[in-house]
Amino acid sequence: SNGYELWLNYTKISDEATLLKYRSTIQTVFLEGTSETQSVIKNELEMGLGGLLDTEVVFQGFNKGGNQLIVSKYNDLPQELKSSFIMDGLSKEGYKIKTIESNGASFVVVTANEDIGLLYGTYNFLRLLQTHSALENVDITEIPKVDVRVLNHWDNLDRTIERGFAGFSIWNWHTLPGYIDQRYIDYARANASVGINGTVLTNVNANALILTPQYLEKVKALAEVFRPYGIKVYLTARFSAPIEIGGLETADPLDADVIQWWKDKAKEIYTMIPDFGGFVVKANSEGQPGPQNYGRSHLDGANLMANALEPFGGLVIWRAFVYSEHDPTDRAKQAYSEFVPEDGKFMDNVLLQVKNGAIDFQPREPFHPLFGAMPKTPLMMEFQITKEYLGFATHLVFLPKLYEEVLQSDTYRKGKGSTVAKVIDGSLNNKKVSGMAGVSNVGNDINWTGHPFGQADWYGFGRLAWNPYMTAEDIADEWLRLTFSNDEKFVEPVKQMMIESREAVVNYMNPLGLHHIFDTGHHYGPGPWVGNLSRPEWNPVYYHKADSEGVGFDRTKTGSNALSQYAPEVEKMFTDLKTCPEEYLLWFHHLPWDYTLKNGRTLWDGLGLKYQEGVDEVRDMIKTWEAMKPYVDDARHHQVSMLLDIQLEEAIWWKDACMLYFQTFSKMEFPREMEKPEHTLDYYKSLKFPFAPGIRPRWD
Ligand code: BDP
Repeated sequence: SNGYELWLNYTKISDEATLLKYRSTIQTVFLEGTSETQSVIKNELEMGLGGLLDTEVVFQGFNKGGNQLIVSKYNDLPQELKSSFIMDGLSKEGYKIKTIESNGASFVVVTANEDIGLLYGTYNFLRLLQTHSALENVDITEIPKVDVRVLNHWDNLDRTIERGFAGFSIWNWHTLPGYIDQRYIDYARANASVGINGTVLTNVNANALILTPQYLEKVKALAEVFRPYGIKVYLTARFSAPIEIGGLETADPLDADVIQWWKDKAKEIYTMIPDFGGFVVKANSEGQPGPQNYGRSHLDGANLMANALEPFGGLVIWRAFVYSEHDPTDRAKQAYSEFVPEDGKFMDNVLLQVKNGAIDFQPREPFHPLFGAMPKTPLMMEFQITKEYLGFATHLVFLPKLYEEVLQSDTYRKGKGSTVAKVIDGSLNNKKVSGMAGVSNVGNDINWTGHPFGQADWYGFGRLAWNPYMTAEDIADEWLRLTFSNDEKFVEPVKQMMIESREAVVNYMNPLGLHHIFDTGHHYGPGPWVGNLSRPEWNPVYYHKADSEGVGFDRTKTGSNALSQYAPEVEKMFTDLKTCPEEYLLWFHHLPWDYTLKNGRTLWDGLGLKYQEGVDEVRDMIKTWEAMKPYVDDARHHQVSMLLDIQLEEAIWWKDACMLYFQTFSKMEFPREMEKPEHTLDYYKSLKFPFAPGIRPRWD
């Protein structure tokens, strides 16, 4: 397989007994609705059942003989089935699937209040078949726990993708609106199948052109494709758009003409796209314009746009990823300092989108201190699905494991059990709206994500946005069965491999709490020695602070005191070396090279051993995958094998480059268990990657 079909893999059920059972349970399908969404459902069932059961799908009136699959809104359900359902609290997007025996026939009923719930239920039903689940006693109720479940595409209008490693943008702005690529439809299917209900089409480093009538026509065409799938479009709004495309002299959020300009723009957009989702804004961050250019605050900026969108039900998703070179202490502290004082002052249609950690999508970061610290403001999670700092689309790293770790972290903001998941789904502080965003890893590569296993990150993000309490293990299990095979001899070892892959990358890139030691600009490969960039907080040396004494960033009271931004329980746990998990050691502490770790080894030895462990883990992954040849098609098996070989080379590269560099400070021998470096430090420093993918357009 070339992987294009993603997890919507409807090849014939391989197990004969299961196949026969399914055929007898689903002799016909009752589906009478005619809305656009119901036509989409019908198509999906034709493809899904047609493929999985390898039969013609017969649509038929209710109970005309035989067992039947029923797909119907609750209001339209045949009377005798209605009494089996209580629909209270199911909300607009929820659904139920239930097996009902009646007069000798069996019905599997998918029902919901609205069409979109039916579509989600249909995908879940197909998933049951794809994973060979029993249909006899199904009784499922699903309600999404998070309202806004969106992908963020960092796609530029020229089709390059910032931090994109799977080809160019799937949005072909040039041929839109006239030409509707089949990809747009399949993209919508994939998203709807995991419950994603929004897509931000454009890069957060925004281009104002997208808000011109010419481009809005194109956006409208995409919105029309996505509408039946329950997917709203959002756009990034460049703060200076009133100047760049509006001909105004200022973008000051308190200027009357600017206020009017955004109101008119909102009206124009909603006239074309009545269900437009809203704006995502990156302001006053990394060179982007914003309210602070006019001496105003983020609050002024966010409310300016919220005010314009409010009459139409639109949202402003304001990003908290802000930091400036003028703050000398610690980049990790800046978002908290900027936004916490504004809690409770944003309009109701503003969400603050916060990255999972306070720095930037590192292989491991402690959770962002903003989570739980703004009880009156809806905080939206921003995860990165694309692997900017995790080996691009070359490394196999199962990200839901990282997402799970963040979501299950305890903020202690309302006592023990105040997890980040509860902040995000709004339950900790009774938020009116909640959201989760994932920076997309999708491009126009034939399999969408470059690495075949990158699809699992897209899939897993969607599943967690629907239900942030799901485990990474369950997600891996589902995805493997949907994508490859239900054979336990395949699922178990590969699931294990996926789960362990996250720790492997931490070990071979950033062990023991090291962070941001990536090479300049592209973030491909190690660059702990980099110290010549114009802004201090862009330099790896700023983050590891290695010197002859030791290594690590002191964020306790004796250092930047970033720890004071957490709840007292968390601050204490991370501050005390006895309770600080070693995974976060150098994130919060600057420690001597001969500091004794829990296993009795020195910090220096421990570092080397962790790097080695990471390398060894990749070797194990290679072994596991080799043994899976009988269960995977040759094309994908070979693809993953080649990628794993590169991953191993790069893991070794990380180990060698970092250990040689840190040795210039520690002046200690490598631990004997560590394989010796293959080259000199100068060699690693000399490596250059001029055309590495995903680099941002230059704005500095
Ligand atoms: C960093 C990326 C940069 C993004 C920025 C952001 O390096 O390309 O523009 O985050 O999220 O991770 O705004």
